[in-house]
Amino acid sequence: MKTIIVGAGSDLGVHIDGAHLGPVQLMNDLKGFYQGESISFIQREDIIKSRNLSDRRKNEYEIEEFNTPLYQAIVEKMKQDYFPILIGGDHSVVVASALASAKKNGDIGIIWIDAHTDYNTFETTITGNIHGLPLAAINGYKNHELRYFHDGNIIQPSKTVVVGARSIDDAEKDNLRYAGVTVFTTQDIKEKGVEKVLEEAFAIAGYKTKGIHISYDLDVIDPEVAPGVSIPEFDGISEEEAMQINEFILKRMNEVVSYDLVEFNPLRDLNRKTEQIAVNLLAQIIRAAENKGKYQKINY
Ligand SMILES: [Mn+2]
Repeated sequence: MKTIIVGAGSDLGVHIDGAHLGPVQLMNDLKGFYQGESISFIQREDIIKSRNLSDRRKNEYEIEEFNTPLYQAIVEKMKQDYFPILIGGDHSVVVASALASAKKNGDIGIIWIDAHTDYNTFETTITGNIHGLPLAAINGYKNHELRYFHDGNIIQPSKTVVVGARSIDDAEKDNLRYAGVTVFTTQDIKEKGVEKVLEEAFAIAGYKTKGIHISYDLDVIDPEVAPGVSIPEFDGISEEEAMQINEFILKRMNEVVSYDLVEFNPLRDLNRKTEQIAVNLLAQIIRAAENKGKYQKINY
């Protein structure tokens, strides 16, 4: 099907700078490989980010200002039957892409591949960094301030699965339990294997839904292998497991309706290690999205 790459260059959701430079760099790397359409959003240069430690709502209005046109553009393109591949940016931009997909497709599920669960609220956040709140916002679990632009379905917590988590705040755990989100930790991946965990994740996110949104945060990978992220967490998954997750997604591409790859921070990368992994992941998804629907199943 027709694909569109959407660059979302914002790091307003985190106090560390650099993720806003990720999309331009990755889109540049993909030139020559990708001939399809693309659009790019970059945060305004005149914004002075809040770094005030006591600010629990860091850059809230600026993020809303960034996400509103991003959301509208993705909804518009999805109505024209494009498959959107969003490149972040910190994870706060995904409130726009995931809810745009829900607006277009109706009741969908979501698989959130991330070292963090991003399930804080404005009440529970310790840092005030909004990239720790988006999944709760997408689930309609408080945080309505982050989705003013959205007037469609939210994604049900019961159809929401986190994969690869290993850094969850105590209050966040309560939020997840209260909402009813399924969480597979990094340890679960190590014990059960990628195949088994993803099988279960797809079963939950795909149960009676009209498709699945995939949101892939590069910090799920061990920082020894992929250091180019803003908030690294040790003891992550290996590069091989990171690719296996993507390959599982490729096998089930007929169920996938939209995809994000987020949190690449070129200022934190070493020897372009993370960049290379990001490009490989994106290249696979791009080809699979382009081929989506091309071969029709024939029943004899
Ligand atoms: Mn995240």
